[in-house]
Amino acid sequence: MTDYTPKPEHKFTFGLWTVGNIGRDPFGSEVRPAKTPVELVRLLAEVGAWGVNFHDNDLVPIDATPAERDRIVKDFKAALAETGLVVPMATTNLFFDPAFKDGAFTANDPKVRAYALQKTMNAIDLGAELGARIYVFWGGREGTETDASKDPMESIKRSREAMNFLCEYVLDKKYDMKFALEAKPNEPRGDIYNSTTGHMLAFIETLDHPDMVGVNPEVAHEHMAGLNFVHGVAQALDAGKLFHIDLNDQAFGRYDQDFRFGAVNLKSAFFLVKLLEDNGYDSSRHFDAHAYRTEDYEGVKDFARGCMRTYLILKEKTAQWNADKEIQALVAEINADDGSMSKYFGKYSAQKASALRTQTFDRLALGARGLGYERLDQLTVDLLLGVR
Ligand code: GLT
Ligand code: MN
Ligand code: MN
Repeated sequence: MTDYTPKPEHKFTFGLWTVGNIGRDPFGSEVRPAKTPVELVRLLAEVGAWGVNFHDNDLVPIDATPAERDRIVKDFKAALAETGLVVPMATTNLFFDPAFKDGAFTANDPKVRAYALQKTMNAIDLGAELGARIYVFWGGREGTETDASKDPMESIKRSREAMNFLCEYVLDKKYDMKFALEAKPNEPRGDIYNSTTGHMLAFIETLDHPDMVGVNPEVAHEHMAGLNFVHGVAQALDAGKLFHIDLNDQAFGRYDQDFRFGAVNLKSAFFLVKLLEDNGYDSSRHFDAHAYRTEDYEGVKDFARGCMRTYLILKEKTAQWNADKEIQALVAEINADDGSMSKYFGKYSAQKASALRTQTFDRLALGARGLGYERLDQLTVDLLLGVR
């Protein structure tokens, strides 16, 4: 039995908006009294988190005066110093205020687009002041209900221009900061642009500074789109673009549920943790989720502790899976290679192509062979259920 105590090296983080979620939804009011950022930092320290992330307005209200801002930031810094929590990531709220009802960087009104840039520059300054090195962009309002309202080509150009402008801003200010773009297919807009991590990866390559920009995939958002999250994250890792990750859980086909990590689909959570751990992912493990609306603050702590505990249990299960003799024998069998085909792989050459053309294959035998994946999957299930 391993120790499942969260430690700084696990890089577990929560947004102020996650443990600070007061349970409002479209059908009901808040069920928990709001806590101040300082109280939330203390709560996160109590449950053993390493870091805290925030939107500009989670910390500083949108209508705060400069003096109020300075006082709030001072108190927040004192809470960080007192608890030892760090701020690895920050972001801008470009979705709550009515000014952003038609989007921020893609709004049709140029005044809204300019205001969004100004608000983001200020929020980047705030993030940099508190030590954030990852800056997340989640464009919840960047989309449409009707495509009569916005030209999608124009929206792509506006998004690109905004990212290019803000990359230059960070370079100009000499901040040590990278951007991570977070996709979501819908909600709150009817349809959101760049709706999946794959769309984001393609979009990034069209920017002026693609090296500065990666992705922040979220479990719930890819599952809303009916996709295999593990595959999307693997693609981001392969591209060197997994700058950050939002861990939570979600039943397929639902609204954005933002449940505790592992609360719905333990098997896919396992393969996600396995992917991250096997490939040396070293950035924040950010839980972008919140407690059920049924909970008080004791339940919120149970929720936060549960996210980290499940991650650490699945990390242990990964080590167990990788060391399991029967599982590994099957994996070796599946991947058996006598080297006889190696001459055809790798870089193309005309010689290789003509040699390959003369090779004969026993197609029927290839198709007839059973692969043993049923056994492998059941061994995985046994292992996850704790009977191995
Ligand atoms: C909002 C959204 C999240 C994003 C946050 C960052 S805001 O809570 O649902 O998925 O990561 O802007
Ligand atoms: Mn998120
Ligand atoms: Mn979400």
